[in-house]
Amino acid sequence: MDRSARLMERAVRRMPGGVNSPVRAFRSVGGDPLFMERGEGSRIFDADGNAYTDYVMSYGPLILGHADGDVVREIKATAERGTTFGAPTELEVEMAELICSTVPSVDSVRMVNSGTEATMSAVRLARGFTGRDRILKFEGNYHGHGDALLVSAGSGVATLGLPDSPGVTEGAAADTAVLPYNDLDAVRELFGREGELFACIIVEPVGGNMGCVPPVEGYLEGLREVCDEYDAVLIFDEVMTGFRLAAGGAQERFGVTPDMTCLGKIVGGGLPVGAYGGKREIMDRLAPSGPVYQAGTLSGNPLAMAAGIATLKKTRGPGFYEKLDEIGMKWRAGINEAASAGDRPFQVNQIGSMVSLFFSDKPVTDFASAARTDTEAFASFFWHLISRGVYLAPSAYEAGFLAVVHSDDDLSHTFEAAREWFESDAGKAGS
Ligand code: KE4
Repeated sequence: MDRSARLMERAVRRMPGGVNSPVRAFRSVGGDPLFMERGEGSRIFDADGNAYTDYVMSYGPLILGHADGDVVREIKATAERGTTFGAPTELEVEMAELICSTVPSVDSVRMVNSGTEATMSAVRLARGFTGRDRILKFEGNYHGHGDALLVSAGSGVATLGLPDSPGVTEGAAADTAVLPYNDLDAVRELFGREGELFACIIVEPVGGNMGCVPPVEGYLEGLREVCDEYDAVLIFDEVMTGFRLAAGGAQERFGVTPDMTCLGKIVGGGLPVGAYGGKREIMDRLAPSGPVYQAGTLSGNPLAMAAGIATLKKTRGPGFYEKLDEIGMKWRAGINEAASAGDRPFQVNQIGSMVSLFFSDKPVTDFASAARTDTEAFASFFWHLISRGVYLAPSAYEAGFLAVVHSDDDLSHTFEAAREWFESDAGKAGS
């Protein structure tokens, strides 16, 4: 038995599902998860020494690739001076200045330890700032596992939150409305009836948790108008898109400025981190300046700050995002060409360095269309790529992430492996 299998045997005895985050368990593609041992640039190596071109990149943080020399050096040097003090440090000030000078909506920012903490705190602050209770989120948008956000709607109209997970009480979800993503009319219809009750709209400006699903033309602008009209706080959850789609995130790329922004992943350079920030008048309601409470033992800890600052500084280099976008467009073109070798219907969604391949004959523009895609075909495709040394996220509902270290050789190897599958029996429509 290989080491991954032996490790999984041990893991399931002591950890729910053998993992510390459900998607890692490979449940949606079947089989046992690969235990990973190290990463290097665009490559990741499993416990049996097999190498893979990695398009998961830890679900987004590793925009520089694995074990970037500058990031590792900064972590080591910082650790030697102590790992945490429970006191303010210069590194936190530097990080706050970097974020505020880069993300258009952020005048003031609070560091936390995960994207979940960022979004749940941002929602609490929006409620405290407006004095309103209700919040609007969208099907297929994932904002972490905070109770009020771990909610899924029924069908396509605004639905009072129905708890999506046991343990989320009706009370915790009661003020959460859920609508289909990319449907502005539905938002206008709901707010036309109850807009003055809503504290905020929270949205992934580019969906990344139903696969990669960009906003349709005018969608983000429309959400901005609705929030202005009803004095609701517009929150962009840029945990995934922040510092990825542009230095200033999706809000810079699309030219739509929210009132608050949630960050994570890249801003920690691979260490645990989250952040939320926005207009000063909102942020100043946060303790200790204001009455809205939020705290954290390791918030802004030196190691995550050092890793994040080293990462953000490298993304500021000349042509960084142009290079990322070029790699993303090459990935789109190459996968399109490989998939066209077969007769199975497919869709490639790509924006910047976020990509997804869906098995469907219809465009994927929201969760309902993502849920109609052929996930069995995805599983077959996933395992073929694994056999050829290419590692996609083990779910059709996860976006793929490109890093500046993905080389033309990485891409051409990936396209060759993909073409093999589309030309095989497994790749045939109806198989
Ligand atoms: P974390 O609590 O996992 O740091 O962040 C939650 C979160 C918030 N907002 C967005 C847009 C996110 O994508 C996430 C987390 N993303 C998932 C990947 N789809 C994390 C991977 C996992 O759950 O293991």
